[in-house]
Amino acid sequence: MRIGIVCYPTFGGSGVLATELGKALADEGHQVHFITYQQPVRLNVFNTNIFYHEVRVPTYPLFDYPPYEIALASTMVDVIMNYDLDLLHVHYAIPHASAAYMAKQIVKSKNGRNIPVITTLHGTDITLVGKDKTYEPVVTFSINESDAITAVSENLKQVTYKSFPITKEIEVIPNFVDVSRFNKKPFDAFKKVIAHEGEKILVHASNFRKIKRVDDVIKIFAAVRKQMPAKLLMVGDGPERPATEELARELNVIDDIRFVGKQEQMEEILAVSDLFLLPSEYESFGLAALEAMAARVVVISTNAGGLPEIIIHGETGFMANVGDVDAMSEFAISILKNESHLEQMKQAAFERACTFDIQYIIPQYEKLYSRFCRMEIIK
Ligand code: GMT
Repeated sequence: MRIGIVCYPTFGGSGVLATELGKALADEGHQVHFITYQQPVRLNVFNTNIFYHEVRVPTYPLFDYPPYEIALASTMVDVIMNYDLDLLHVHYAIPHASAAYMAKQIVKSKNGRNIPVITTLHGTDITLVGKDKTYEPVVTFSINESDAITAVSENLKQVTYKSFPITKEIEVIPNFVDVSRFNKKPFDAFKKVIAHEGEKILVHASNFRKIKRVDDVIKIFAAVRKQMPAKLLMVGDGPERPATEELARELNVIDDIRFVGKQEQMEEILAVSDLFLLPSEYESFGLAALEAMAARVVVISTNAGGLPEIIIHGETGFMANVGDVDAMSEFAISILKNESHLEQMKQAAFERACTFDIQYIIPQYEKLYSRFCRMEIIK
C-alpha cells in the first residue's frame, strides 16, 4: 500500500510511535510517505520505501500566526495526488485530523476520489489540549469525520468517549516496542562513567511538562539516596527543568543527578539502568515505560491512565496513586535492597514488554488499513 503518515517529528511519544510504525511498514514492503514540518527524530534509516515530505510554512508580515494547518493540508493534497496514496494515517488529532479532513475534501473535489483518513489518538490531544473550548468543536468534528479512529489504550478510548460526543467506534491498538532494539547488554565503560562505585542507576525520561510531575522524581530519588548510594539520569528537557534542578539542589542530591538532555540512543541509557521513575499525573499509555521494560528496567509509576494496562503491580513493576511519593519511594528502596527480587522483576518486566512487541502490533494496523484497500493496491 501507499501510506501517508502525518505526525509531530519531535521526541514526543506520538511522533516516536508514528515513525517506528512507518519504518516497520516500509520493512514490510509498503511505500510510506512521512508528511511533517521536520525530519522525524527517529527517522534515522535509509529505506527505498520511505519518503519524506517537508511541510513548509511561508511567512508574510501580515501573519502573526503562520497558517500551518493550511500548509499541511496543501502538502497532504500534493502528496496524495502525486504519489497516488491509498490512505492517510494521522497521529495526534490536533491539527492533523482537521487538516486531513480538509485535504480529503479537496482531493474529492479535484478527482472524485475518497481518500480514507485514519486518526490515532495519543493522549494530550484528548486529555489536555483537545478538551479546551478553543479547539473542542474542530477536534470533535474531525475525529467523527475520520474513516477509522484508533486509541493507544482502553483508558484513552474511554476518556475520549467521556470528553467528546464521538459517534463512531474507537478501536484500541496499543503502542508497541521493538524489543530487539532495547534488549541490549549494558556498555560497562558507560556504566562506570555514571556510577564509578557500582551505585544503582535510576532514570526518568520525559518532556519535563507539569503533567510528568518531575518534582516527584527528585523527591523519590532523594528518599532512595538517604538509604543507599545511587545515581539518577534525567533524560529530556522542557519547561519544568529549571525548577527541577532547583529542587535537587534544595534536597541536596544534585551531585548524584545528571541532566543529559534529549537523547536519541535511549537504549544505551536504559541498558545501564535499574529503575525507571514515571510519577505522571496522566499517561494515556506510557511508551517510555514500555521501552524501559523492554530494556529489563523495572518501572515505578503512578496508576494513572493506561499505565495499569502495561504494568502488572508487584510483578513487572510498582504503581501508586498520583502524588504518593512515600509509596513510590518505599517501592524503590525495597526492590533496590533485594538483588534477587530485582533481577526477577527485571526479567518479568522484559517478558511483559515482549507481549507488546512490534511483530504483534504492525499486523493490527495492516488489518485496519486493508479494510480501505482498493482492488489494484500494491504491497
Ligand atoms: O507524553 C507526552 O506528553 C507526549 C505525548 C505525545 O503525544 O507525544 O505522549 C502521549 O502519547 C504517547 C504515545 O502514544 C503515550 O505513550 C503517552 O502516554 C502520551 N502522553 C500523555 O498521555 C501525557
